[in-house]
Order: sequence, then structure tokens, then C-alpha cells
Amino acid sequence: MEIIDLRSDTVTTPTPEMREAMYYAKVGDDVYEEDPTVVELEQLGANLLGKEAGLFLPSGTMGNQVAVMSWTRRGNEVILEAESHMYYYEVGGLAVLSGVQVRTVKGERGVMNPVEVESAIRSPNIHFPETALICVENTHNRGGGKVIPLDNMRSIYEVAKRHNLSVHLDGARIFNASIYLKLEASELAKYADSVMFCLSKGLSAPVGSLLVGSSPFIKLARKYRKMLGGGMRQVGVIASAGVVALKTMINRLQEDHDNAKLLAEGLQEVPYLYVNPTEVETNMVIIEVVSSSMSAGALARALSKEGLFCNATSPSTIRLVTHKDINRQQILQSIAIFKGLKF
Ligand code: TLP
Repeated sequence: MEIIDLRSDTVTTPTPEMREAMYYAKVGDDVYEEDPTVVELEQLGANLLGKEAGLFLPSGTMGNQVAVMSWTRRGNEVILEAESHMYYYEVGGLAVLSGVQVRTVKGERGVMNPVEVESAIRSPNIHFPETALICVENTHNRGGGKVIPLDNMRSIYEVAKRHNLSVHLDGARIFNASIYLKLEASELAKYADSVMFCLSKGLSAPVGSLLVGSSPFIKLARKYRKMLGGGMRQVGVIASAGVVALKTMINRLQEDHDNAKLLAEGLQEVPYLYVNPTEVETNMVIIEVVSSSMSAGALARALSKEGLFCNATSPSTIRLVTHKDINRQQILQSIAIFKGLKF
């Protein structure tokens, strides 16, 4: 049976060009900052995002956590969107690794109201923790790949600067946002002091994320990466795939967005589902199971028996993610599988 894997864009496999680059990569010991391929990737990433310096990390989670460790002290408070990846999916790392407390702001599909962000900032008071950082996620994962508009990012950044705070952007899928907005990623990154973005999602590299920011910030982040055991050695072998990802894989993300839209439109005709194609902006589709006789988990299990893999994101919702290894034909096939299910 052919498998159609819509669980995530993390399942993408490296391109032949990446494998070739990996084979021939020039390497050195990156803890000594002597791996030329890593140096190239970090500089390329920093340039694309309009920042001074970059740091290559094994995962997006480590990138976000190292950023928070670098911006905060124990006992600080960090403002995050209530459904953000850093809060929802990073195993409580903010509490454990940075010793910070989290204050959440509920957004509209991940888009926070800047007025609410401002009112979540602590005033000076002996009883209160000190707010140190505001985090934004673009595109927003649990918001269904929602793009945070540029104006919203600017307003939140202005709030932060009025209060002398830093902004970290979880831009795991920043290029999906920039393609949707038809803007350079650096335009979005202007409204953040640090940005983490992933090479291993829609861009299809096998491993890795970059954290970018000012040179002093990255120097400190490099130290924390080492503390977490993320100092790597001849890692140009995988960084080389990241270079290919940044050079060749950004513009094709539009194809994933088009496929997600096509999928959402097709699924509108499935009686036991609710889906709103106008909400699909990038490469994710959130569908709601409206049948009282089946939970999202049970539906996902039934679909997997037909070769269609997806993840339930709540008792009533399923997330479908399009990516480089899914073509238009497989989208049509997926719609047919949904339509063919009997329960
Ligand atoms: N997201 C994964 C899962 O962890 C949920 C996925 O399948 O979408 N920020 C955002 C917005 C993310 O979506 C992810 C991964 C990360 C950070 C973490 O990246 P990794 O998986 O490299 O640690």
C-alpha cells in the first residue's frame, strides 16, 4: 500500500542535491568554530534574516530553549501565546532549563492582541516576577499554519521596546510566512531580536535549525548550546544539506500551500468534517470531526489503515500538513480516502 504521510513537514527526506553536498562537505571541528560549511550556513542564515550572526543547532526546540536561556534569568517571566509550540510542545523546558515562569496570552489562531500583550507585562512591584521576553510564533503551528501579519509583529515589537524587553521569534516555518506575505523573511525578522528557524521542515534538510541575532547574543547562545550538549564536531556533513535547503527549497513552498488549499477545498465535501479553506494560508489544514460517533483519534487510526497518516491535535481536530514529498495526485488520493471511509 502506498503511504501518504501528512503528519508533518518534518517527515520530508533530503533531496539528491543535499545528499551529494553531504558527501562532499568540507568539515572541521565546529566546537573550535573550524567547520567551514557550518560557518557558511550560519552566515547565510543570518544574512537571509538580516541579522549579524547565526548558530546551527540540532533542533528547533534546542534553538528556542537556548534563546530563552540567553535572554532571561531564573525567576523572570516570559510572555507567550497560549497555544505556542514553546509552551505547548517543548516538554516544559522553559521551566526546567531557564527556570522562568510563563505568562500566556490567548491569541486568535495564534495572533496575539498587542494591547493584551502590553497588559501582561509586569510593572515594578516587589511581589512580581520581572518580565524579560516576549515570544511570537510565525507561522503558528496550532493556529493551523496561520501567518502572523507584519503589522501585528510590528505592534508587539513596539510594545516590547516601550518596556525595554526583547522579542524572540519562533520562526520554525518563517519562510512559509514570507512566501505567503510575498515579503523577504528579513522584513519579518526586523520585529524580533532573535529568530529561530528550521531547515528540517518544509525546507527538507534531514537535521537542524538556525538561531540568528546580534553577535553578542549568538556568542552567549553558543555557550548555552554547549551546556546542553549541542556543541557538535564535523557537523558540516549535515550543515551542507542546510545550505542546499536555503539556496534551493524556499520558493517551492508555494506548491505546498497550493496543495493544502486544494486539500481543504476537497475535504469540504466530506459530510462528517468541517473545514474552512479560507483559513488555509500555508501548508497546514486543520479539520474538525463533526460526527458524534467518532473522535479525531479514532478517525486518524481509521485513515492510517488506508495508508493516510495524520495527527489528531485535540479530541475533535486533525492536522494535515503538506510538504515536498506530497504531490497533487496524492492530495486527490487523500480526499478520495476521506470520502471512501464508512463508519
Ligand atoms: N513542530 C513539530 C512537533 O513538535 C509538533 C511538528 O510536527 O509540527 N517551533 C514550531 C512552531 C514547531 O512546529 C516545531 C516542531 C518546533 C519549534 C520544534 O522543532 P524541532 O522538531 O526541530 O525540535
